[in-house]
Amino acid sequence: MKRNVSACVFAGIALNIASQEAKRWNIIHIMSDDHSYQAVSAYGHALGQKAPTRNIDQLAKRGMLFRRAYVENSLSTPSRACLMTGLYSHQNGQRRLGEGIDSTLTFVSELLRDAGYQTAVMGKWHLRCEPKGFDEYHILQNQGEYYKPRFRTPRTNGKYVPEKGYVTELITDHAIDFLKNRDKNRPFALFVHHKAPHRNWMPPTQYLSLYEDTQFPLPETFYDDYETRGKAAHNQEMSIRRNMELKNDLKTDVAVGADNHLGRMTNQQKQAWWDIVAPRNEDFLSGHLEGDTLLRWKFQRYVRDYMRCIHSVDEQVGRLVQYLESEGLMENTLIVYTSDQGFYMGEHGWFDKRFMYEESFRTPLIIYAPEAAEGKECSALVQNIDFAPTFLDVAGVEKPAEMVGTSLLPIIESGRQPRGWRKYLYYHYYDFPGVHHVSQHDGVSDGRYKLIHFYGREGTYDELYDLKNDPNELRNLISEKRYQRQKRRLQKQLDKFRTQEHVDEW
Ligand code: SGN
Ligand code: CA
Repeated sequence: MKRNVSACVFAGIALNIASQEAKRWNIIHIMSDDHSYQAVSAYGHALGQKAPTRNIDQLAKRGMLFRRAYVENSLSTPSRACLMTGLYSHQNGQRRLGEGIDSTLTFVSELLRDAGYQTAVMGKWHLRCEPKGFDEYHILQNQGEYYKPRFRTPRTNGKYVPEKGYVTELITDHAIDFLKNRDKNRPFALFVHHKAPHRNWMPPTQYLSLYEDTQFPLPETFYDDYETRGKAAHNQEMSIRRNMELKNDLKTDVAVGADNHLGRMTNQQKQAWWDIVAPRNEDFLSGHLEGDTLLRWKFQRYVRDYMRCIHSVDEQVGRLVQYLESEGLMENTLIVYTSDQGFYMGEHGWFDKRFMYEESFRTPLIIYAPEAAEGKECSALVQNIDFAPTFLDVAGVEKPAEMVGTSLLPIIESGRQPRGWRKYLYYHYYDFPGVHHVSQHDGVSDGRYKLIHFYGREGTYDELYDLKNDPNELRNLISEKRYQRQKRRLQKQLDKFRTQEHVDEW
């Protein structure tokens, strides 16, 4: 399906075509919210094996699984800003969760639309600026709601209007409707951004019983005591033991009649919750669990609800792919499956994300493309700033000079890491003080060694890890003599990242 430049000029639209062999494939970017790679069964982790993601795995079988895909700043809005701009947080302005995005920057959606693509975003938008460069959108209010979620479209006069149903299914409905109504003579770029499985992990009622008899394995680092780490790991507020709330997160109030979780449900949906969840809660409350038994109970309930949400995401991914299949679109569509960051599934005793430690820094990434290497795995260091350049490459649009990300298309096509590929990843987390109380830190990783610099009110110090010998990052090597050379090498790279253009307020 190679098309050359002249074949891409249509309907009087002036195209900014750079490549002589622009793919002009359609683009679908599916991004769930807080989906950890541990919970994608294609990655082979113990957790995923207990709750397979068959449809997402199928994309990996037909496409490419990235083993070392990372974000730059493990939080929703910063990730979405990296996606839209191909720039790091300090360059696009979205450092923290709230305001920040420099909305004068050009978004990839605008460039794709200018190049003749029909563009749409469905689901969580979250950025505090209008969706720019989209012909169509159906966006959730802020974090969005699981049941009867409110959506805003170009036709709702700026208002968010509730829609009956469950969020993951509704987002998929809107994605499929967009595809049905599109102009079939032009390519499309569709961003399908799920709310699930974001906290507080509310599954659809049909899956409330799924996994109830499954015992999910505790991660090896569940009881981490942070012995060799600095203050941030000790002081965080994302511990399952201390910070995961029985009522709000684990919904134990359903049994006693409170319906703050069920407020957006229909009577039928409420009934399903009461029938299934209330008896479980009554058992739990009468058991008066304490200590480690309570902790393990919390872990199981957390992971079960999370995996139920994932099951629904997986099912809806399957539904979307089936639609593409039925329309013959698998031949000319690039499909990305990813998340806006990683997530702790009990590793180090945590939920949430934010830290540069692997489980939140890393994110699942699977890319299916026509004519590309099938069933391959890639361990090149890739990052969420690479999406925008990849999409522009596919569309045959020249990457703006200031965009720091790199197109993944050569990797997808050849199945190999090109010569001269990046050797270092840069990370920077700024959202302090803030929810979950994680100190500011920046750092670099070369995939084997990782240097993290914590700073701010809680003190300034460094940590160093050797991921090959210590994949769980339990031994901070910063003071060990024989690692000083590695430390200096990484420090040099970190300084380079810090002095890049546009770096300020550090
Ligand atoms: C909410 C969540 C936090 C979460 C942030 C950011 N609390 O504040 O647990 O870290 O969102 O998440 S909640 O009780 O309101 O769910 S992000 O994915 O948008 O970055
Ligand atoms: Ca998120």
